[in-house]
Amino acid sequence: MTKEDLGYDPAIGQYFDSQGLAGAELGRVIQEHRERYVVRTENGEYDAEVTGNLRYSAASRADFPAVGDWVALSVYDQGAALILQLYPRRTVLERQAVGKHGEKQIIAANVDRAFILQAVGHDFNLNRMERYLAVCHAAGIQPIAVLTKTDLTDQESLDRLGSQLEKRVGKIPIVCLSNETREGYDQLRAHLEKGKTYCIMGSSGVGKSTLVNNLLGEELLKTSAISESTSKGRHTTSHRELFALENGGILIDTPGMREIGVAGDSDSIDSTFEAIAELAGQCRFSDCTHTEEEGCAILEALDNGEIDPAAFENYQKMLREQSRFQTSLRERREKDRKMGKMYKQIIENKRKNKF
Ligand SMILES: Nc1nc2c(ncn2[C@@H]2O[C@H](COP(=O)(O)OP(=O)(O)O)[C@@H](O)[C@H]2O)c(=O)[nH]1
Ligand SMILES: [Mg+2]
Ligand SMILES: [Zn+2]
Repeated sequence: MTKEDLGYDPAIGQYFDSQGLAGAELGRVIQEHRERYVVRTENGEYDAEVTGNLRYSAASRADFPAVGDWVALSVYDQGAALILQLYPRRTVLERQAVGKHGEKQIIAANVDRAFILQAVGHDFNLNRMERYLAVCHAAGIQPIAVLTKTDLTDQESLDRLGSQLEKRVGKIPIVCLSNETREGYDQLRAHLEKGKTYCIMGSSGVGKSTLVNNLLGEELLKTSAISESTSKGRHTTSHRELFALENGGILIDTPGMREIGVAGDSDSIDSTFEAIAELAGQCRFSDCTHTEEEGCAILEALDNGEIDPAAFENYQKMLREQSRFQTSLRERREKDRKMGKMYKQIIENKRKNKF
């Protein structure tokens, strides 16, 4: 496998050269597990840890490597290495951990596009789809909606779901596919470009891993044979989260997420609900609550069916949630500041009493 197969671009090498790391081996994080990482380079796979320096200078979790990161390695054993430094991320897909005082969690780094999977049946949920879209918009990543398990329903129901999706999120591409019959695979493959990185997102059980495995097909068998001969053969394919397709595209499989809080500011929500946000800007009063005001463009649009009440409801819900995240983040910072002051005071008093 070449660096290019992993999505390498020359700017990455130039950056590490400029950091005095010209001799380091460059690779991409393909798996993360509690501060232990698997890094893939053109020479094979390595078990890696971060250097003490990187650990101590990290201000938050976000400064640690994530799946998709480009890193400079110091290889000290055949299959083991130290991560010296990260390449500045081009994009960061992240979500807000609900109820955790505004903490963000990185889903993947350096992603170009995201496939958002929902399965026909119980998993199909337009509100949740919009959440994923906002997560992508917050990261500046173009989403593609994928309806899976189409083999489990009839054409009529599928058409109905398709048109519901199109009405709500019609601006983004929609692909319908079955991992059983492989119907729709060509349509999905048409979105794959060599060297670009694709994140596969969606609830648990929607067919993410099956899709990745099918796309890899026999390539996967080849890859695991190679990795066994170059590293110590400890890794099984189930450990990996990032996969390079030989004919283009790097896929990042993600575990199912139950909570998809939208990180970032209200702009990402506004770009998900573009039409609604635009109308909200046309209301007569700038602080319009869109409930009873005269000259409310939203109420008028709801009245004449121009916007979907369900979409509007979801838009407001996400905005409220987002403002709660911001508040709890502010509160936590304020609390940290006060605690810091208190500790300082205690130390100060101790010193005064001593001298
Ligand atoms: N009928 C049907 N079953 C599928 C399809 N895709 C996946 N499955 C099944 O759904 C289950 C979950 O699939 P998996 O790929 O592990 O989902 P993940 O949690 O999103 O990675 C497995 O039993 C798959 O065999 C599909 O397109 N059609
Ligand atoms: Mg899976
Ligand atoms: Zn209004």
